[in-house]
Parts: sequence; C-alpha cells; structure tokens
Amino acid sequence: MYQPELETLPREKLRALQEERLRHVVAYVYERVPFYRRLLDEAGVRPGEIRGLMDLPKLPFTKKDHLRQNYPFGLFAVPREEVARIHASSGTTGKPTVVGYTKKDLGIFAEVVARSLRAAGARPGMMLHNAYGYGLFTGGLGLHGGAEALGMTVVPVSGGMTERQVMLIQDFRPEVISCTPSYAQTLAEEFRRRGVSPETLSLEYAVLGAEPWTEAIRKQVDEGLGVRSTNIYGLSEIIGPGVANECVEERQGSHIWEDHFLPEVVDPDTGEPLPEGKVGVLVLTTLTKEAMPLLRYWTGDLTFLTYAPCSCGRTHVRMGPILGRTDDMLIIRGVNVYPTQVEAVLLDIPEVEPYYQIVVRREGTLDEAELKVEVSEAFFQEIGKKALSDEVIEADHRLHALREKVARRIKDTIGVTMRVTLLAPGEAPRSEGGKLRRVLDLRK
Ligand code: ADP
Ligand code: K
Ligand code: ZN
Repeated sequence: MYQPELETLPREKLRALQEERLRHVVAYVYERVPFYRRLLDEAGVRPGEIRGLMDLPKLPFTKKDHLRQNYPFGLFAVPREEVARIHASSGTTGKPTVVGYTKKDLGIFAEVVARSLRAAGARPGMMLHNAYGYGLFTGGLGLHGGAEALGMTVVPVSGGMTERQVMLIQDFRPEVISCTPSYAQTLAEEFRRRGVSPETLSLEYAVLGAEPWTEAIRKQVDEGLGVRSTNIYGLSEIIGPGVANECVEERQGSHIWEDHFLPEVVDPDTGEPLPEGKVGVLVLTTLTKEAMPLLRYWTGDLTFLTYAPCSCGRTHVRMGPILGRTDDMLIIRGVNVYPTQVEAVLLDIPEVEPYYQIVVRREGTLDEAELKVEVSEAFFQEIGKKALSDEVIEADHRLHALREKVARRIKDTIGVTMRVTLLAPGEAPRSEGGKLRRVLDLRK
C-alpha cells in the first residue's frame, strides 16, 4: 500500500476523521463561498448543526448546473492567485465545468492517484505508459502526478497515434499502462494484428477508467495485453481520476479513498440516502480540498456501495461498477458529451436546423458516433434536390462541404469525431409529446 496506515484505518477511526473534516469543510465553504452561504441559508441549515455523518442528509446537493452558473471561478474558496492549477471538463452550453486546485490539493490529487496505482499493482521503480489525454482533461496530468509521487518512471505519451504507442510499449518495456478501457482494447487488437503475443509484452498491470466498462472487456484486455486490469474512477469536480480504485487482489469493487471523499448513494428521484448494496446516485463530499470543496456533489453516476471487509486489508468502502447515469451525458471514447453541446454547435451553422439525432455504436473496440442532422429549408431549396442520400451528397460539392463543416465544428468544439449524415427537412425524429430520444446508444 502507498499509505498503509490510512488505507487500513479501522472504520471507527475513519469515521471520526471524516466527521471532524466534515464539520471543518462545511464551516469553511459557508465562510468563503457566497454560493454555499446562500445555498445553506436557503435550506435553513446552520453550519454548526452538521456535527457528524448522521447530519449529512440535512445538507442540500451540489449539482453540475451550480458549477455552470458559477462559471468560471465562482465556486473557488481561495483567491485566484492561490490556485495552482485549473482543469475543466465538458458542459452543456459549450462552456466547460471549471475546477481549481491549490498546491495542497495537487498534493492530495497525487496522493490518491499514487494509492490507486499501488492498489492496481504498480510499485516504485516500475514504468507507467500513460495514454490518458494531457490537457484540461484531468486524466493525463492526474495519473502523471500520482505515478511520480509513487516513484515510478512516467512516459507521458497521451492519447492517439496507436502505431507509435505500440512501438514505445515494445521498446521501453513499461510494466503498467493507464488509458480508457476502449483504448486498451484498441492496443490489444493492434498487437494481435501485428502478431505480437501478449506473453512477449512487458505489461503486467492496466489502470482503466473515464468511461463505463464490463467484465467482458476486462477479459479481452487482460488476455490481449497480458495484464491484470483494474478500474480507476473519478471526476474532475471531485478531483479527477483516483477518487477510487479496485485492488488488484480482489477486483471486486473500487475502494473509495474515504478520508478525502465522503460517499453516499441516494435515490435518484427522492434524494433519500439508500442502504448499502442498493443502486442509486453516487454523491460525494470533498473532505480536504481547499480551492474548490464541494458538499454532497451529485455525480449522476449510478452504482452501489459495500462495506464488507476486503481481503486486501484496506478498510475503505468499495463502490460497484458504474451501471449508468441519471442525466443524458454520453461518454464517447472517454470524452463527456451532452446532446445540448451538439445542439449549440448546430445552432451556429445557418445551413442546418437543430433537428438531429446522435447514434452511438461500438464498432470493433471503439465507439463510433453518427450525427444525423436536417439541412435548413432554405438550403434545401437552393440545392434543388428531391431527397438526400450518400450518393447525392457525394456528387454535390455544396452538400459535401456542409457535411465536412459540421463534422469539423463538432470536433473543434466538443473534441469528438462524429460521422455526419445530412437529412432533408422533416426527416429527423420529432417529439410526439413525450421525451424526444435524441440519443440512440446502441453500445449496450
Ligand atoms: P474523468 O477524467 O474521470 O473522465 P470527467 O470529469 O471528464 O473525469 O468525467 C467524469 C465522469 O466519467 C464520471 O462522472 C463518470 O460518468 C465517468 N467515469 C469516470 N471514471 C469511470 C469509470 N471507471 N467507470 C465508469 N465511468 C467513469
Ligand atoms: K469521462
Ligand atoms: Zn481490496
């Protein structure tokens, strides 16, 4: 273990630590963040009333919309100059959700990722091939900092360029790889295509997360790369990857680093706390963050908790796999995408209407997204076609150019590649009173 004393803290001591930290963080945000002062005042909660975990349900939830409403720095609890780093993830309006870290927060981020890597099997001196994206996304820099803290040799390869990744893995001989599960599948497939057998690869462990995955994928990756893979979970609002990680011994649920992040599972409809083992929304309270602590953050991720002791010796609670989400967020190759983000892009292009559908398929190991969108009535008249088909579009440079333009704008603003299909006016699905299904996720 990276921090054996903390990771095996007896539960009653862990609870006392959590309660002390909870009292502190509630008072801290009440004093420093006007948003929280208002939120608690409106809920009629005085910080002093929150004495222990029993009082947690009195606190209102913090939701993603609150972060958007306070874009970019409104939830910071410290002066901007004390923020050492900023990260961000997608948001519905095209504005990202912004998060900040003090120096101390970055230390905690590295600490929980180091614990996670160690739980995943990594040890000091091993080499990490880090294929998470670097940038505003927390994956790349998050794993990087944790690996350095653990004392690993980090290869900051980032995402993409599979040919080069395959070469580097063979030449550098890393023991550990971190990436999305779908990318691990891609790499496994590429090795197979090249006739490289998993036994000849140096890899022993894979740390996979940022998108939902299954035991079937685990089996493919384990066999294809010759590794034991574990799940890493996290979200930028709470810190990034490293909120929880499976232990490589059991691989039966991910230990949530509870001395820093306080978990609850609540009913998606009523918000009532649910008993252990029941599936509901994971809600997390940060206990130690300085720059942007969040109280009862509604992750939207559906899972369950188990407090059963684990053979690895860690006492921290385990969460099950993410079984789904309560909102309409799609995760395409690890990137969070909201339909409304796509809509915002379409509203900016006069030749198309915001009548659209997003179809996501799993082709081979990768997510493939198709965007079906209607051209405007005016544009359709101007083109003078009776109907639109792939052949018609290929043959007409104006249609062809429009299709490229939509694809490029989507890629540039949201960061995902979508195959664009142009529809004639009236062809996209319309709501018939009920909830319009703008997203067709055919991956499950
Ligand atoms: P991350 O860097 O972890 O992808 P984001 O803030 O971009 O952070 O996205 C967070 C969301 O990604 C989570 O709320 C969850 O829906 C999804 N996610 C992250 N890790 C996992 C995982 N291991 N399994 C399933 N979903 C995950
Ligand atoms: K994600
Ligand atoms: Zn364990």
